[in-house]
Amino acid sequence: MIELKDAAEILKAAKKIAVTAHVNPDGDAIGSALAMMNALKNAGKEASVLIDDELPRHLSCLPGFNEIIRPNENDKITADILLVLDTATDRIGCVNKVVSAKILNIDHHITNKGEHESTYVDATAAATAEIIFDLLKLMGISLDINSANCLYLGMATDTGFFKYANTKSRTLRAVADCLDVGVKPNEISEFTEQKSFETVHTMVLALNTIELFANGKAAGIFLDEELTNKAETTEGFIDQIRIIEGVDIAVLLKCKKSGECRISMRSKGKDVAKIAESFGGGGHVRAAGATIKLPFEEAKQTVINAITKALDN
Ligand SMILES: [Mn+2]
Repeated sequence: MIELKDAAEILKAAKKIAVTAHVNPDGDAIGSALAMMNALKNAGKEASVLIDDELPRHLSCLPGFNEIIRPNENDKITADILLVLDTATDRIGCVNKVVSAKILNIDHHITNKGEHESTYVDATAAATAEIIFDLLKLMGISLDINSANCLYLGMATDTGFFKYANTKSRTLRAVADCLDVGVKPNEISEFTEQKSFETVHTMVLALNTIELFANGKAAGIFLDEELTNKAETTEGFIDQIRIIEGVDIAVLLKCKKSGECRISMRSKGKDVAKIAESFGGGGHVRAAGATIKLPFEEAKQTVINAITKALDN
């Protein structure tokens, strides 16, 4: 593990930087990566963003979004540094194989154990974007509107637009600086929260699958393959059930393809990172996820059992 100032020195010394983040990318992953790309370019460096996955359309308002490269397994890219953001280095798809460079890993996931020498993890940061905000300061790169828009979105999405327990005064101070350079929160919300009629309709169908379990302390929505395919995004679905009175853990299960399900969990108190880790996933105390290689019905029962057991302890 290294200090953030060491990370700043490593980046300052590099000329060509490839930036990546986790597969199944969210607002913090994409926002942090694009903020870094923009800031590094402003500092006169060569920088690109590679993500080995489809990109969520609701983030396409971010400056630099259209420059994101989806690498091909056979591509060969050399760089001085591969900057891995918002995840440990195990969730970046083929980027590991494609890019040959020294790895620098910056993350805020408590489950990141720092396998690489140059790893900086601050699990108290609400978002990786919050760390990047500090990093740019340490590098002496002034915040411009493009980076600020990206960082704002990263912090906003990882804090549920500043309402989760990870929202700290430090987060809001960083956000205030973003607003000072011109970020318009209403415009970002309007764009990113916008959903097609079909998606809202699918949300209604998804909410219809709701089940309360663990004596009402947990609620889940369970999307089989058909419902999962229908939903262009499931962003915000889980927020509709985590508000239920008496519910500590909310879970959303998606069946990506037969035999592979993805769960996201949110909690008000219980450590869901532990539950996610028991499935080989990870995350934060109050927000975590994992992939479960089981058919829909079995995955659903396994998840219900694991959450019920955790809540009984
Ligand atoms: Mn994050």
